[in-house]
Amino acid sequence: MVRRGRPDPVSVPDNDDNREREETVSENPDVTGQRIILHADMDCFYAAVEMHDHPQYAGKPVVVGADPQGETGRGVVSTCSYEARAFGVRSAMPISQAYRLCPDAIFVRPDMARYVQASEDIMEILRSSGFRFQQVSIDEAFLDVSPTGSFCAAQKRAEELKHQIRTQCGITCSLGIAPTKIVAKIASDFHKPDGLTVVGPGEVPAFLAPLPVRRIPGIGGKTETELHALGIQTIGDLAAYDVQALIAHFGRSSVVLHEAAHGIDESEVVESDGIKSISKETTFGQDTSDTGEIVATMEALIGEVHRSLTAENLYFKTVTVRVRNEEFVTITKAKSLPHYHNDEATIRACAQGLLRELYCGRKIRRLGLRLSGLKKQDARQQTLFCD
Ligand code: TTP
Ligand code: MG
Repeated sequence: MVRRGRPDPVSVPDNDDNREREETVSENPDVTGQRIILHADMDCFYAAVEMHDHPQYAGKPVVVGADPQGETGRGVVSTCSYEARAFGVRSAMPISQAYRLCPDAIFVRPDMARYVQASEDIMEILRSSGFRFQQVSIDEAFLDVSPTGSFCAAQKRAEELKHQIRTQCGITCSLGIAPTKIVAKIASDFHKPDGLTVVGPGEVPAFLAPLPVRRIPGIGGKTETELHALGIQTIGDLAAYDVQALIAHFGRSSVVLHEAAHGIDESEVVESDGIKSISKETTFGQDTSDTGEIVATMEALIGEVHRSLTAENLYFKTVTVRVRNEEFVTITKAKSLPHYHNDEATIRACAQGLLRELYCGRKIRRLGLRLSGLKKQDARQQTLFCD
């Protein structure tokens, strides 16, 4: 089977990466009818770009994020090199904790313009491969490599793409090849860094079964804890769990979770020729009126939409917050700004203001954030444009 070969929302995934696009899905060109999907994810992306640009950092613990200011800095780790991960440093960890774990690391402030440029160069290699292409974040994309005709041929093509990215962009990536998008994504994360994992159609159950449930994209710490409480440790445990019992515990959205555990995912790789909006939503594991949890969840959504916005090199004008309460009543409120923006602080100010206006003390089931009124800006252009 395998040759060589994580966002943390608080809840069950229900296809939260909802960037609305003008989509065209063509007929699957694979004559055998067998879908072969490739997922590519760059290794420690921001840190890898820093190590490429500063060869003196190579092989050292590099932490990209806020200024640690000794041990007193506020803010979090964006990412870190695998050398820093050996000390326990992780994305989203407080920078002060990262400093305590690895005071000798090289701490670097993020240079988003540079990462967007590197992302564009990498995505161009993948886009021009000739396969149907879908970028899903600043450092990951799917290709529908069904036209290669076999998993063996797809693996060969994947090796070539890895080589091209390494030689042209100077960074490594990990690739997964599988019959569905979800399994390809889990496979790309299987052997990191610099991995290539191929999971053939008959190998999906054996590949997934021993993996911890956390490996399913979208399962965060809270859902993981609740699954553990039900005795579900591995993806195999989840696949074998009675789906009705799962629904009773987590609600209907857990059907997606159960299907993921079986490797079922019929979604296609969709080309896009224009993003109309970027939206992210989270369903809470349990309906909640805990303002701390609600604000923290909104903060996670802000970070996610901002990363997508940056990855696509877009500016926005409208922010919309969507709240679905425990009675399944959904209310939305939007704010349109006079000028285009692309910074996280503006998203935060709008989103928090809208959330304050919408929140009436009722328990919340689902929270969403959407950016629209989008406009493209050249990554190399530095000035902010107005209407
Ligand atoms: P990831 O692909 O999740 O992480 P990574 O590429 O750094 O590491 P891995 O080898 O495990 O794939 O995210 C891509 C980039 O997004 C990452 O380099 C920095 C940014 N990011 C944040 O800013 N904050 C976060 O919490 C996460 C998870 C990522
Ligand atoms: Mg990555």
